[in-house]
Amino acid sequence: MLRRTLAGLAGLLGAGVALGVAELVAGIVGAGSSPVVAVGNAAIALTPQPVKEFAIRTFGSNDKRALVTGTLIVLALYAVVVGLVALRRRVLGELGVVLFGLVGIVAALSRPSGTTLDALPSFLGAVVGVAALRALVAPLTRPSPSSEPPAEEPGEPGTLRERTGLDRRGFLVSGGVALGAAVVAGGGGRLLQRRFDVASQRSALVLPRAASPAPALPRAADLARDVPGLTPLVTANRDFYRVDTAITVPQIPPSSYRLALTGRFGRRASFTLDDLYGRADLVERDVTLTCVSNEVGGTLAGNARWLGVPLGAFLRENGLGPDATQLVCRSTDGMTIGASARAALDTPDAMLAIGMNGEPLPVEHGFPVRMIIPGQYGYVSACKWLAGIEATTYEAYDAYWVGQGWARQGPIRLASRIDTPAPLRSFAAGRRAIAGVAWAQTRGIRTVEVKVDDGAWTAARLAPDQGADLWRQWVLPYDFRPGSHTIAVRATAADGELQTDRRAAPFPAGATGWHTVTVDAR
Ligand SMILES: Nc1nc2c(c(=O)[nH]1)N[C@H]1C(S)=C(S)[C@@H](COP(=O)(O)O)O[C@H]1N2
Ligand SMILES: [Mo]
Repeated sequence: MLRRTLAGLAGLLGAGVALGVAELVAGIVGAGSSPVVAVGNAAIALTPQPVKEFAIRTFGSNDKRALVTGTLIVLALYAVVVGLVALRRRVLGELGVVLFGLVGIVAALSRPSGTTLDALPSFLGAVVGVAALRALVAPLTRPSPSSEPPAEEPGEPGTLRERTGLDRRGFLVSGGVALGAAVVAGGGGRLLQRRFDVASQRSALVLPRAASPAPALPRAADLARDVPGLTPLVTANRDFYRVDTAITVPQIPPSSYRLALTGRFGRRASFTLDDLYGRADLVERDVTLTCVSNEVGGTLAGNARWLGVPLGAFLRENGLGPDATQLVCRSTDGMTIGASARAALDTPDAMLAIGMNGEPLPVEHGFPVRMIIPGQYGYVSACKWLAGIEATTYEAYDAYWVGQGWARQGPIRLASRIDTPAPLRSFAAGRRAIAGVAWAQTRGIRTVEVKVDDGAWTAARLAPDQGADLWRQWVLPYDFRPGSHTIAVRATAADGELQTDRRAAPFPAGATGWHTVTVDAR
């Protein structure tokens, strides 16, 4: 029993050494080549759509952390098995380590920007891992009995111990060395990988001024100042929801940034970040971005003040062909997002965004350049870490999410949400604000109505209109009698569309239905 426990531990320590060495090499070669990252990214690419949706629903913006944790748990179990196998058949156990190294190599090489050099961390990790496993298992299978008294292991049959000895001190020494090596190499590798971060270069950038700035938001514009629990009008960058498939966020040094135009443009062109920062026609606009995966009442929506190059003008000046229907936007992490050429050309405040709430785009939100098209869900417009735009047709190419079954066209659906009171909340009976947000980007919100139990639909007070592209806060004070109550909300867009009560799931074209919450007044 003890021998087997130690063998499992040997497997774990061997894997630790292998991963530590791989991280160290990745710290020299490039962060994306780390096997944990590469395997995690490959896992995302191979994950079936329903599981992805489940992950976004369950873990939200933490889905990546959950994935890395899951990967490490699977790896730990695998490592224990490798250790146990190595106890019986050393070569088989070592093959297990080699197999794991191969998985890391294949994953690193299949990255969109992968080079042969990216195989090095997994390769060297596997080589050192095999040696470590050998050194760790050896003390467990010494041919001669060791010095320890048999009485310490009453459960173990004596015959086995006579065949192979257990050198505890030897295991302790090699185990300690392995643990130290894993921690030092892994920690050092992580530190070295920070060299590739662009955080400091980003904060050294000075955002240019907008030729067309957004108007200052008056204090009274934000109802959340007076209504606790209501979503603020502007979402702080650190609070902005995040949806992408990148385990480690792409790090693009500003000096090496290029935006390439290909396909049906009048000319093939390439732009540097200075080209974009230096333009005289920069605009600043408040736009609410929402995700097609957002459930009714969900929080995958955020409102920011974006600064960028007007997209329509930029596309026209580069001779976007009249027969192009789709813009395939490519990011450096290999994502493809298929935007409607019509929407890109004709939506007034569409832009190539370089700034978010007065800062250069945060690295998680697409630094240095992303696309924003008001009224289009993020998966068909908001490409982060934008590296290229190919003008083509919908027939010619299915972008990533469309390949996963999502709709080609993704106009944001009219929606309203109750922020307060929160679902299942219990509070003292009496007067209390019901409040939330509603959005219908490019059209704007005309009315929001609230219904409690079987009462009549009652119009809520709307926050002052700040433009059709951002969400609108609403509030309705209500006298709650003691008991359980169900609150429903529905919005009407400025063009007269009444929000439908027909329930639809987010897949494949966005959720619909009224948001309702049940609360308890005491
Ligand atoms: N490169 C890249 N861009 C991307 C995505 C992605 O996975 N990769 N996800 C899109 C989706 S589905 C949404 S909703 C928005 C989210 O933008 P945010 O993370 O800044 O909120 O980014 C879009 N742009
Ligand atoms: Mo999304």
